[in-house]
Amino acid sequence: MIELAAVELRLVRLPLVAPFRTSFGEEREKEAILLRVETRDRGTGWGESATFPFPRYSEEWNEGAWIVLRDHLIPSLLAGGPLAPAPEDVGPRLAWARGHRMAKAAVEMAVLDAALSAQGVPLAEHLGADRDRVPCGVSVGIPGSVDDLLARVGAYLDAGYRRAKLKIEPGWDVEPVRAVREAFPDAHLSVDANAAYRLEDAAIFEALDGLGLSMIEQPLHHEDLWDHARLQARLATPVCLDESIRSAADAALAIELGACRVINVKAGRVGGLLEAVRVRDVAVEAGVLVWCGGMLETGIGRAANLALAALPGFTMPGDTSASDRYFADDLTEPFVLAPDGTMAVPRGPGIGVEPRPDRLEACTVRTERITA
Ligand code: OSB
Ligand code: MG
Repeated sequence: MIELAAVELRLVRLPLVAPFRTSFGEEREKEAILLRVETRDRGTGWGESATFPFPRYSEEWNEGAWIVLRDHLIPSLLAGGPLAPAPEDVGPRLAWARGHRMAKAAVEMAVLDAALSAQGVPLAEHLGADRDRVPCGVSVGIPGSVDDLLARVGAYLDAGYRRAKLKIEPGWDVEPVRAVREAFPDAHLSVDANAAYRLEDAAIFEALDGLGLSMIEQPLHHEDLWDHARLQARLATPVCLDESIRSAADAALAIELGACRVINVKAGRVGGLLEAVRVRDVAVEAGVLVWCGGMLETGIGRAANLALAALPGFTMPGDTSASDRYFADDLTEPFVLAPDGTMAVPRGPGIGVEPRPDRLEACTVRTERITA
């Protein structure tokens, strides 16, 4: 049982080491909402929302998440009495509010961190992890030129990353991807379109189909499961769904339709870590592969991603990259890639990391505390 006293919201901004461009826009900094829950007797816990400043990846965005957290989710969390067992109670208590999955996931992460820290149990262990290191991939944004792309991919592969995912968009697809394949014939490569194409563009994917990619991520609109099924039927390369999968039920439907053979699992996108585990269950049962995606998280969200990536079934390298791929100075102690392309899963209780106080203050734009 855990009794919550207050929740502090904190908007933080961290400059990215390089702009990150996808088919839907460019990020130059990471703006995130951190959540710190304070319990009456069990210490505190940290969570991070996967939202960005604009509702481009999904309907959610930071200012919207802030308001729904402050005015709806946190008040109903605090008003409901003690949580027992704490983390499992969060989802049902917030289920009356439709959608807002990333905001809900941040609450659940913070409660998990507080509850597990008090028990001395690492998040990875609580979720059922069977490894203490995970193989890591890297997501490569759309660069200025093919030469720039080749240099970036080469540097990441030299650093040890086990898979490079190339962002594509109409006008930046077959030619650059073919150039990377020719330069790195044996590399584990994939592409991610972030929903930028339509089924009428199938010829582009048929051209990519011959390039030995391990998957094509979210080629079509996020609400077009049926078109993804039709595209998958025309390709040998597995289609991987990201934006389209918002729950375990979505995963079951997509699999039933034949819309994907791989799922990128992001706890924020599906409403929390516990639902992410259920997405894994549905996928593994059906023989669909899963891996842990990312949302350019700070060290707080990254710690939780690494715990998820360590679960049985997460067989492909995730977008769980090292801190220095994003930030010159992360909020937490940096996550470091080993030369073999793996990273250690945090071992400490809860999410296993905390923000460094000086860095946290330097990155904070505003805070607001909500009490019971
Ligand atoms: O589509 O997986 C995506 C980043 C922001 C929003 C969506 C996506 C991404 C990435 C980067 O690909 C993943 C990461 O390194 O965190
Ligand atoms: Mg994606």
